[in-house]
Parts: sequence; structure tokens; C-alpha cells
Amino acid sequence: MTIDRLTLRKFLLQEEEKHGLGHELMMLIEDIGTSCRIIAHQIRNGPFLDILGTAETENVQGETQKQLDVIANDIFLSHLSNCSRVAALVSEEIDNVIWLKDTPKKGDYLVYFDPLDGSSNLNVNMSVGSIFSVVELDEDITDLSNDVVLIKGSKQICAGYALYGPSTSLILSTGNGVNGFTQKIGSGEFLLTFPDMRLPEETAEFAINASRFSHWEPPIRRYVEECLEGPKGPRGKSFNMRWIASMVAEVHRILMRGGVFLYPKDANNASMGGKLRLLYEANPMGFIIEQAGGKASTGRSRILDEQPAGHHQRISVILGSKAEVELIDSYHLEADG
Ligand code: P6P
Repeated sequence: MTIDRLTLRKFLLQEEEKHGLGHELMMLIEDIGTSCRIIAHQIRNGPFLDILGTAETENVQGETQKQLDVIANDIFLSHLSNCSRVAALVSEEIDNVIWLKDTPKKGDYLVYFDPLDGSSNLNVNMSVGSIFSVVELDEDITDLSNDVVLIKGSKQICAGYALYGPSTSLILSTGNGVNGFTQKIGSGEFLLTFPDMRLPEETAEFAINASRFSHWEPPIRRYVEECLEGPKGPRGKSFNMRWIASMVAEVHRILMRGGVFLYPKDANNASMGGKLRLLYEANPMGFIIEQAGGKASTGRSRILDEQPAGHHQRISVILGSKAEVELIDSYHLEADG
């Protein structure tokens, strides 16, 4: 029996009726969807196009770029600038803010994105993803400085990600819950396959790069050690650990079956704030997780309440099933006294 599924367009039209998205945001979301479909095609044909290698260039993070990092970035840049309401773009791959308007107006959009997250997994055929976040300017802008784009995650009007896995998923929230779409092979359309996604409050699965044990603060060590003690330990149950080194894949697994993802700041280099970036990784993923009933914390504060200090700022990330994140937060509170 074939189920007549909603296309992304029909879903957005429904959301427009229910929540008044506005046509520009609908068009922007469709342009983001188009970008992700094109990137998915490039990735799946990567071995034949000889584009899985390094680009011999570095991004602003000092990381060697993959060819597909650059290709994905260009795809996003060319599609996101279609929408006349987009005033500026912030990309993980580009140092400065890209201003598309000389006189941005209140209500114009800022789009933050990581065009291809986890790209070190590309040449081993592991899942990677694209992450995006949209906020509105809250005033007319006269000074096109980088500081203008430093807007808190709690102001997001839309966020989501594409996961390039066994199938291509588009996970989206406009502040009214989370909905998941899957790209249909053949037509190429994104069809609604996971309506109203909610993640379980409890979990027995955590995701952390255990090789960084010596970099963890005591509350993180305490949490992981207690999980590893299993049924005889204070948690009273067995835990599972996963680490794919691709944030989008980790977050998607957590969204689908619960769990907690931890990339805490380095205890030996606290000033760096962590590895993951606030504006185009932690904020959009935190928005999705909160909209699905989970929690996103630095360990000491809500990620979405963080005031960005720079558009490539890094931050400690602990997100997922609410009860687990709250327990980890309580360990930080105890340790800080
Ligand atoms: P590590 C990918 O480089 C990334 O930014 C995230 O997608 C991922 O969760 C993390 O870094 C992996 O970091 O230290 O395990 O390589």
C-alpha cells in the first residue's frame, strides 16, 4: 500500500496556514532543501568525480578543507542568496560575514551554516551532514560589522540539518516541533516521513570521544565513569556508548531513539570553549533537540541563552534526553560548589 506523503512544499504551506511562516521563509527553506539535495548527489557520486580528497586549502578554523567542503559551501552560497530577505551569511568555511545587502533592514534574515559537517568521514563512506540556522535582524543595520550577526540561539526562527546517510534526511523546525523528511530516490523530492519527532526523556546511551578522557573536567569524568559501572554502579543499569565523529549523525540517532551527546570544553584549555561552534553547530542542534523535548546545555547554562562573542566562537556541548542532560548539569553544579 503506497502512503500519500506530504512533499516539503505542501508541508510548508500547511505550516504557513497554521503558524504564518511567511513566503520568504518558505522559499528560503526550499532553497536550503535544494542545496542539500545537490550536495547529496555530489557526495554519492564523489568517487566518480574525484572530489573526496583535500582541497589544499585551510578554513578559518585552520582545518584542511576537503574538496567537498568547498563545493558544499559554494552550493549553499549560490542558493541562499536567492531569497531577497537574506541580508547576511555566516559559513564555517569562510572567515568573514558575507553581506548580501548594503542596508539590511529589521526582519531580514541571517543564515548560519556548516555546509558539510564531519567531512573527515567522507573518504571512509561514513555519514556526514549540513547544518543550518536562521534568525531575523531585530533592527535596521548601518554598520556592516561582524558583530551584528552575534545573535543568541534563542532568537532562531528556523534550524535543522540534512543527514547524508543510507538515505538523505532533512530534519527541520520552525519553532513548532520537529519534522523529518526523506529524499525519495527517483523524484528527488523531500517527503514527510517522520512527523512530530520527540526524543525519549530517559536513555542508556551516550556519545563522547573517550580518547579525550584526560581533557575532561571532573563532572564529565564522574558522569562517564558512573555510566561505565553499569547495573552495580550508581546508575543501576547498563549503558551503551557510540561515537561516529559526525555530529549530525549522532544528533539524528539521539533524535530517533534517545541518548546524550557530549563534546565538553577542554579542561586544559578552557578559554577555547570547546571544539564545536556555537552559531552554526550548537545553536541549530540545540534548537532541534529542545523542540523535540530534549535539553541542550554547556553543562552550566542553556546553549541557546549564550551571547555569542564571535561568529566562529566554540562552546561546550551536552545535548539530548532531558533527564540525562539535567543529571550532567547537576554534577557541574556540585563540582562548582
Ligand atoms: P573528534 C566533525 O569534525 C566535528 O565537528 C563533529 O561533527 C563531530 O561530532 C566532532 O567534530 C568529532 O570530533 O574530536 O571526535 O574528531
